[in-house]
Amino acid sequence: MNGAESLVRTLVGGGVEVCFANPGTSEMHFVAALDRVDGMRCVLCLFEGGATGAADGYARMADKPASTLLHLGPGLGNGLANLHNARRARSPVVNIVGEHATYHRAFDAPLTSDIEAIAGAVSAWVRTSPDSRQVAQDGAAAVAAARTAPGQVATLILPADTAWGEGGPVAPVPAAPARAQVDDSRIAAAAAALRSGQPAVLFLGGRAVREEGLRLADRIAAKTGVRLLAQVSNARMERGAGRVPIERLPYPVDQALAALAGTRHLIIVGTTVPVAFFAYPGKPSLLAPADCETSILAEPAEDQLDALRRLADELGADAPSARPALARPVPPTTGGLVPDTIARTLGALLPEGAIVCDESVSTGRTFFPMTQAAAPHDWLQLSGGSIGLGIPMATGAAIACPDRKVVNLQADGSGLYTAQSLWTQARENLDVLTLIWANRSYAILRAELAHVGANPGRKALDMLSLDNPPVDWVALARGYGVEARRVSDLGDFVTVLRAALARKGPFLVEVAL
Ligand SMILES: Cc1ncc(C[n+]2csc(CCOP(=O)(O)OP(=O)(O)O)c2C)c(N)n1
Repeated sequence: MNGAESLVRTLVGGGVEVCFANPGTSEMHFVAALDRVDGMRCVLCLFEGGATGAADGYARMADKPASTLLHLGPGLGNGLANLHNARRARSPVVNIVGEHATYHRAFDAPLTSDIEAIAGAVSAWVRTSPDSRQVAQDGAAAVAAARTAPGQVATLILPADTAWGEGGPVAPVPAAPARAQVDDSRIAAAAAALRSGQPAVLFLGGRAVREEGLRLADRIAAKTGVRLLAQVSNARMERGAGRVPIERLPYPVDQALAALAGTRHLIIVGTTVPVAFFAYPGKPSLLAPADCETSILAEPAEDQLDALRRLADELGADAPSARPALARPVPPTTGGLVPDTIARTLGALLPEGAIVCDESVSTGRTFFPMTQAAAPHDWLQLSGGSIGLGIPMATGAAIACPDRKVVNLQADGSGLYTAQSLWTQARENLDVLTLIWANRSYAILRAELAHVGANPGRKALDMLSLDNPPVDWVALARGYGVEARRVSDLGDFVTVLRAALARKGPFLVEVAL
């Protein structure tokens, strides 16, 4: 057994069952080992950003890491933006990055680069395996690092001779340690703030915005009147009919400031203090009012459900809030094909158990509130602000949950960063419906020009336009092997969406706005 095989066997033994790969010469022994080891599904991605984004989507839904297989520094670099998103989502990911043989590095062959430096930008754990007998142990350590709460990016660099040399024994992956429980003083501080009677917000992210966390938060709100608010971008929210509805802090800085105005106590669970996405001239970076007292009930790595449960017990909050069930929207028949009618249509038609991957950018501003009463579903967002995640994330989510419909709400400009992941959806026959919001522009940046106080001329506006030439998404999807339709009026959109949701397998709808 060579080092590569000892690594693959170690990964599989540690529960890593999927590898999103774009290999090269230095990874050939790893690829060859896949044939000798059962239990690893290997998924070819045509660009490394597709592999890393898929690993993120997979981890969000499977709650465990997949691995990637990337080709030296350039391959890892191509995957960096979506590893950044994975890091921000606190997704566990194990990167396996090939490297020149140890003795070859000194000769500075063309693909030589500082892989550890590139990896360090996004990884909580980086190691270059020193020899083939060590590879299995390093692989086990990488999986353990990735699974360390709240979920981390771990990068194992594999020099070619450590892959082809004689391997050591398969290494057991230690069980992931339980999340740390918070100190009683945090429960007491939060309870005191909530008993003060002053305006308070429970600011939620991480596990606190899944079904159980929201149920506990709702009991606390019913008892104390605290307002529940989720962070702007969430890795995975469990929502829809029968679940606790929650608003998110708005993205635009003025709206975010208004949402928190008057708050005297901000209690944070599973996330960090709210900050503006960007600095804007004359506007603050921190969004909570200056006189607001901020306390942390549970950090992202800590046991948020336990903390919420103990806080609820401390407050005697044992009953859910009385709330009338929200009515599910009906598909609109008038109003034209615009964001609001699209939002209502999604609210009406999203199927039970859908996994929504939301990279809608400006078209999607009303999608979230209008889908609150849709059938129960998961909602995955662009957690790191680095666009080009949607199509890969949907690909990974579909591999994690083959029995659920994945619906990718996709702005066109963002989709073009990683459109070739459609080919992986076709090759793997994944049940993903991609809805492209074809406004043929970087619409959000037009608004940002004004927000930062810039005074755009023709050249600046031209940088934000995608209409010359217009991208033909139907042809593009078909070129990648995915069936597709274009719609340009509301009636067609509703009809095509119904049909697309009823079929299985990859499909794309270009929605001309
Ligand atoms: C990796 C990366 N590059 C560039 C940007 C800057 N950026 C933010 S939004 C945006 C354009 C988004 O356009 P589109 O996806 O079509 O959405 P729309 O604004 O039209 O709704 C760009 C280029 C980014 N966020 N991430």
